[in-house]
Amino acid sequence: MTTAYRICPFCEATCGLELTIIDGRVTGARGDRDDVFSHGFICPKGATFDELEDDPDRLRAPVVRAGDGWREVGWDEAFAAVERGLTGVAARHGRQALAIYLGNPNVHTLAGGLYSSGLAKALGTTNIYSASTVDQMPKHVSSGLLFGDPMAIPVPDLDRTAYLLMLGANPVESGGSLCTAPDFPGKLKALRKRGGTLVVVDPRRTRTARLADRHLGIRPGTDAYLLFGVVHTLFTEGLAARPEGADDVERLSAGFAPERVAEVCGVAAPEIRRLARELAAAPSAAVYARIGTSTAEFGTLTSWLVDVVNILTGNLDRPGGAMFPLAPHRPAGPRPRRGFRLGRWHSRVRGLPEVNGELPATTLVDEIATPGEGQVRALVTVAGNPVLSTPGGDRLGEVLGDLEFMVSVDPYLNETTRHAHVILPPPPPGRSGHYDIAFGDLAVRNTARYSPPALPLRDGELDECVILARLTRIASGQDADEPVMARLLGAATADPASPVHGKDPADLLGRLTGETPALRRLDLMLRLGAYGDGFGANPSGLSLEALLDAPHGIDLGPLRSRLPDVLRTPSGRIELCPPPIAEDVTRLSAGIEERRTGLVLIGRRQLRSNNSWMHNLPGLVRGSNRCTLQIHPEDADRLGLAHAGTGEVISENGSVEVEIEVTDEIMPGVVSLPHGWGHGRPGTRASVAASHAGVSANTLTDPRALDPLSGNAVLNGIPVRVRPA
Ligand SMILES: Nc1nc2c(c(=O)[nH]1)N[C@H]1C(S)=C(S)[C@@H](COP(=O)(O)OP(=O)(O)OC[C@H]3O[C@@H](n4cnc5c(=O)[nH]c(N)nc54)[C@H](O)[C@@H]3O)O[C@H]1N2
Ligand SMILES: Nc1nc2c(c(=O)[nH]1)N[C@H]1C(S)=C(S)[C@@H](COP(=O)(O)OP(=O)(O)OC[C@H]3O[C@@H](n4cnc5c(=O)[nH]c(N)nc54)[C@H](O)[C@@H]3O)O[C@H]1N2
Ligand code: SF4
Ligand SMILES: [Mo]
Repeated sequence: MTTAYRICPFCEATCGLELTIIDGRVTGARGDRDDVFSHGFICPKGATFDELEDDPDRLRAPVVRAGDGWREVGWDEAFAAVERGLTGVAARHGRQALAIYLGNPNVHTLAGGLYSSGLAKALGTTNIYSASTVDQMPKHVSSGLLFGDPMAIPVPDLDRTAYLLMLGANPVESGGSLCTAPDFPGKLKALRKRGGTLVVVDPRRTRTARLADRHLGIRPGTDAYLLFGVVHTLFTEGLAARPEGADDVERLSAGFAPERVAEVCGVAAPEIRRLARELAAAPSAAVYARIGTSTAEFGTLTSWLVDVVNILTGNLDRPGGAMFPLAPHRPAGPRPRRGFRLGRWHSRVRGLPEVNGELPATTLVDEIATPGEGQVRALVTVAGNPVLSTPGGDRLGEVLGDLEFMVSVDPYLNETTRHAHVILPPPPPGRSGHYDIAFGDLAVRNTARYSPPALPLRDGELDECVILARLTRIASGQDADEPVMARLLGAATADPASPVHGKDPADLLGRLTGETPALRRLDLMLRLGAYGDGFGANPSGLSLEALLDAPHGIDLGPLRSRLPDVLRTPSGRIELCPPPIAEDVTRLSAGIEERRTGLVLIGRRQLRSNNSWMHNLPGLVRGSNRCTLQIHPEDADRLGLAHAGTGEVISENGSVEVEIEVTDEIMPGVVSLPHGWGHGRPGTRASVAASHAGVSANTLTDPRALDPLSGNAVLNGIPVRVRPA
């Protein structure tokens, strides 16, 4: 028996795991007590790491469609089929006929972090889609407008804050998101233990809400009103700081007095005032909002208001407030002030604006289904299951079958990949090296960790970095790594502020360590990064070798103030009141008048679940049915719905039959259904998931409903009717 250390790839908490290995197999996982970041924390998903390795339904070799079935082939044959498929479509219809969808696990693999955006660019199309537009795109837009950089996302300084206002997040079950913090529950308990205050705003009394000093139920989709009420109070009571742009924000807030918004959001005016006063008075405070607020019709406004409150209360960029992490692979110091632009191009069918280089995932179906110049005829999916994950996904599933070619990089034959012509399966995570490219930018403490593969690849397995690099080469005809490294080295050696200024790029290239191009790229990024060895300029600094010598990671300390270095606005200042935001406030004002009543649907993440793809692990689906519709006893009585009975949920978009769970955890007027279920469809291969099939929440959500600034889907606050089935 041996042990190996591996960062968990199943959620944003990035806990360090200690894997047990017997006879060349991962047989168990527990929390790594010596991990510098997670200190031994683990959750049930991390603990099923071994089940994922051994899942008999996982694809172990590439497969190509053969009649009604699949044929296992070697990698060369699989890539040849991909090359024929993609180049054929590009030759017949042009490159705009190619599309790519990048799913969530791309942020949880080194391959996704290093290669997915290059692969998307290599396709030479604007048909680029990802899970970001069913998730956090509003935050990118808000940060792009405020700070000039869509990736500059402040996180609550959890370990030091005295006051945390949390909206639309349930980190006790989700592990935390856009706030990488292993053991979030422990950190919330510690906050209260040191005398701090936690307030949770959520239509459900979640496990997180139960840890709070106060839980405020809110009408779904109305957080922007609540936060504007807070901003209004900060100004009218003279509690607000007055940075540049504050006058404009004050003017915008005039129509959102607490009394006016209270009725819309269901939070009483005195409570809104109290929040403002407490945030202003606390020695340090942070507002943190997550997916319940971003997958909503005013997602970008809400994301912006979160940082506006942090700024007006003096809490942005100070310890205990909302701070900007500095990941080890990012260079320190100021960067070019390129600014941020929206709508550089538009989608063909619905004319939706480009955001952050992408188009809204919910319009992929239109681009495939609508004939004409530029119609999508070939699709690449990497680590995505948009048939279950995006509104209107059922219809997407239907039209995927019409594509001339589809290739999926995915370990499962699922609701989406069953439509592919070729599936390229990555090896299980125990056989892949790992470094979190995405989450260093979002972590509540700066650390550096690399996990080498715990086990070697088996015959027939190919590292996902190699898979994506080969796809990139097929798409662009160019090497996936050399141009990237040349560009990074060229820029660094030309930059007078860089430790390698004036050095010979070829010499530096020759000094990189790492057995694969991916690892050499990582070594390069680390050595040129904020804590890097600068190729000798700072001998005790970071490099791949330094991380290999530290299996439990290297602690780089608490978050530090980073303004103005993070700013990339052309002005070099925070743009507190950007024009696109100010314009969208008109829509928010109008919404006060057209207040909706009636039942609305929200989602529900569960600890033993991970979007659509971990339901095939027996250890996670054991026990009673979890795909239930939660409804308040008053609503259940009124509608004649019995606990454990079956109800029919009907929206504008579709209907599902589902088990009813009567509970006062949810507020009246709101019902909740988890997403990611709806398994057991023909042609899928996930036997365990099929016997816990459930229904897809995205049968009910509306592909037309978007936050206009970000193109993000509206997943919460869907008007529905429920009746006994
Ligand atoms: N109604 C509703 N819909 C939602 C949400 C909601 O709250 N409500 N949440 C949204 C959110 S936040 C997100 S992020 C999206 C997620 O949307 P998607 O990313 O489209 O869906 P996932 O279910 O995460 O599917 C992940 C896929 O990656 C595959 N996979 C797993 N590990 C690997 C790997 O190592 N490599 C590769 N190549 N593939 C791998 C899995 O087999 C699966 O097919 O769903 C969104 N959809
Ligand atoms: N166990 C588990 N962990 C996961 C995932 C998973 O599927 N399962 N998915 C991962 C992914 S991809 C992501 S993006 C993160 C997301 O992580 P979180 O953002 O923490 O997501 P949720 O747990 O869905 O919490 C969202 C909360 O918002 C509430 N809510 C809904 N509508 C509104 C609203 O209008 N206003 C307010 N204030 N609240 C509202 C819901 O009741 C819910 O409690 O989790 C990640 N971690
Ligand atoms: S909290 Fe997230 S990272 Fe930690 S063990 Fe669970 S799934 Fe893995
Ligand atoms: Mo997500």
